[in-house]
Amino acid sequence: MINPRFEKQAFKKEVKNNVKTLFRKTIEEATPQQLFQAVSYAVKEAIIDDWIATQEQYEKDDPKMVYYMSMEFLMGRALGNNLINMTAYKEVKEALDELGIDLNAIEDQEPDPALGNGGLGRLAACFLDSLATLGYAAYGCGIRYRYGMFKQKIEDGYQVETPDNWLKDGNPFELKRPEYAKEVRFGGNIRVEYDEHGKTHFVQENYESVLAVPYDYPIVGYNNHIVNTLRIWDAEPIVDFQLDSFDRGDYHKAVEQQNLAKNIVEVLYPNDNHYAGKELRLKQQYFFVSASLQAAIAKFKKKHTDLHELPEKITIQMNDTHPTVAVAELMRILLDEENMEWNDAWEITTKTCAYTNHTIMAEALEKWPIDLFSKLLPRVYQIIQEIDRRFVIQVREMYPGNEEKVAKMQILRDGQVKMAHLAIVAGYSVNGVARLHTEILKKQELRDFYEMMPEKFNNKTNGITQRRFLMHGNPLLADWVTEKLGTKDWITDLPKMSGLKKWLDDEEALKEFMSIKYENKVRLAKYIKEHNGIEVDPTSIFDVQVKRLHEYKRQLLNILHVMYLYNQIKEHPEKSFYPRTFIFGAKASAGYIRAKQIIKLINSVADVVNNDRSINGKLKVVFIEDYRVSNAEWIFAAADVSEQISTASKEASGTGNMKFMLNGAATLGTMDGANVEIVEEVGADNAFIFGLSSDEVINYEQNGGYDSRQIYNSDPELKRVVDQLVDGTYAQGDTEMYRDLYNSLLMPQGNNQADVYFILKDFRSYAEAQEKVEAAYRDKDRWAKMVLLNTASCGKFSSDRTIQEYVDDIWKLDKETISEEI
Ligand code: 26V
Repeated sequence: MINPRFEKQAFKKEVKNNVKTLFRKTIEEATPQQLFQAVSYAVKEAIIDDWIATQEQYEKDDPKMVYYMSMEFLMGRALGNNLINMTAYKEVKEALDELGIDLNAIEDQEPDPALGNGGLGRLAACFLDSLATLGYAAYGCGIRYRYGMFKQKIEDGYQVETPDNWLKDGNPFELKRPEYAKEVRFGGNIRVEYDEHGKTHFVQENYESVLAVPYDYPIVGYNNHIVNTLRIWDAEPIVDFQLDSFDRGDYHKAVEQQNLAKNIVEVLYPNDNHYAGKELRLKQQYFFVSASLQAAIAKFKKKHTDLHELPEKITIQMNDTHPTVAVAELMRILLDEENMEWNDAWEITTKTCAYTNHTIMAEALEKWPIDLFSKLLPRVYQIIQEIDRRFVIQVREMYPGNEEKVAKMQILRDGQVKMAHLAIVAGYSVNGVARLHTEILKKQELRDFYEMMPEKFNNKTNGITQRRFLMHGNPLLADWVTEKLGTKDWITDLPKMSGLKKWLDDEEALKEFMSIKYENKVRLAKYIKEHNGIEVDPTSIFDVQVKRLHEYKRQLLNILHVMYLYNQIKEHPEKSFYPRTFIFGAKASAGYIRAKQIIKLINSVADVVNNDRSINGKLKVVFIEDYRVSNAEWIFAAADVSEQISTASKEASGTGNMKFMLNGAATLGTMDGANVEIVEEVGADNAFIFGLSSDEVINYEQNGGYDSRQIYNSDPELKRVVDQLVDGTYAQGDTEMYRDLYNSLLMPQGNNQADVYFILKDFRSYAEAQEKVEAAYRDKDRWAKMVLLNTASCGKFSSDRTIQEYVDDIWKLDKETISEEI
């Protein structure tokens, strides 16, 4: 049944009315941005009804709920997605057409809420979509950064960052909830008091504090009237600056509180996989964790009196170690505010908190200097000391005389607070994000913890939402899939896609599938022309690597191979070469110099190659500026080849790999992260796998024995490519511009061998896999089958499956339903 609010006449009226009351304009007079606002408010009206109904139902049923705590939620645009999930996209599109408004153009007016860096933040967003769709009560808890991920401009081939002022026109979908504001305290000292019963109390004095004010975002489930909440916190000064403290002469304090509030939520740290130990970052962490927990406990207490029942009603999932201070903050609330005994508080906490690990990269591990930590969070620090003291006793009991174990496992050690250790000791579940990743955690990185508490460890292979990454991003293919399957079930049951296998030998169906791909390539080619001014040929192979820029992801391997192909084409113009377009998209963390050099190199190679008329357009290189969720949707839809080429063992899972597969691209990748499981699903013949295995990489890392120079000296074509980094070919004669990249491949790196990421080692095997890609693509029939089989085999990689596993194995939530009528 269609929601009456989306009935055409009613919806049109509402939009007209919104334009009038919001902007005192007619539809014709309104700017596209104003139309976006007017349409969004009309959609929000409809959402609010379901939102209220859902929350009332939860109130009544009192289901167990998950608080998904995350520093990042990379939501992407809301309007189109909300319409899809309310099953109103087509109706609204038609209604707007009648008003002379193009829905796509309106959608394009929405700023892309980019409150996340990459994989971890986007995963959180997919999870919220799946939780609502499956009917589980869930809160996302995070920060309302004033500035999200920076916008990327490319100037003269270099990345330039500009601020992302995503809130400047206001946000139609958010709802400020000042009535749920909470105070969060920092610093000061702890005074010990004894009450008349001789009980000890810890009182924080001389602290600074801010007011955490929540903004709620609706998370619309697919076609089920469920609307969950993403709650992100803004900070405001506690005392009103002018009226209060100023009058009392406490000017200085007022200014400080004002600054504290402003600074805390000012900006998302744009580092991905790199820990920097910044005090402000710890403030952000404690700020949203404390506010979220206070709210969660207050909500629990509205219905329950006995806090021992907390683990039956709520569970807290910590998205990486970033919110791990939750463990100690929950202890603090139970001990100091609820006057519980340590053992009771500990039992509750350790039945409530669970931890997900997202990386084995050592440089991402959070280890806060004790000095900094204890000054900022004095009471929380005391509690961690006690957790650590008790844990050490346990370790000694289990491994008598083994002080080496203690040293390796302690939470407080070497002047640092080791957040992963805290998360594992206090969490009832520890999970990795793909099978291989979890195995590496158990065997290598977290081995001591696994041996001591194996029951906590489990795997939850990541997933993605097909609602955004197929229905919204690729409507042509989505409609085709529905037609071929004869049902829309796949929208909430992705394994149904396997039904497409029956069309594998149907020539007509294969042709349709490939012509949809072609249409999507034309759409992307237009985008590239508009945004980059580069002409690309939609009949060429679209070979795509889009993800954050990081050495371990090896964009450098990709571009070195492009340089190699260019040499080949120049040297053997007679050899046939299937035209290729290499497409890159990647943001580099602002301070990550080498990553930025790689971006510059890609753009320099693009310059040379794209302007060399002698190669007849056989090779094109495109760097798509400002890669983000909104353009990602189009990029996945248009890809033929999905580059997933991380050094084996380094990419915990990857989720882009799954989005490409869903949209009918073939994986060219290493046996890393979830690639392993993708190959398992689609079959080794339908993917292009190359390179060292994770065991081989780990073996080299532990035992040495890899010498990149030997490879460099024994492979003249590869040597030539590497030398071109320093012979000026791509730097207008400048031999120094890429010297550091050259050195990274050939000179020892700190305590490590050269070429830490095994780029030269894997180069030949990569080039051979690329030749196989070309051969496969030339065989139109074979290629069509292969990529259709990829789409048909992606069932496992829905975040619906991932979430159901979290629910079954970790969270144990109750399923909710909302009745139809509104
Ligand atoms: C770490 C840090 C360290 C401190 C500074 C800021 C910051 C920001 C983000 C991170 C997280 C890096 C971990 C991460 O994003 N991992 C990715 O998680 C994806 C979802 O599980 C997974 O698919 C990717 O393979 C993994 O790299």
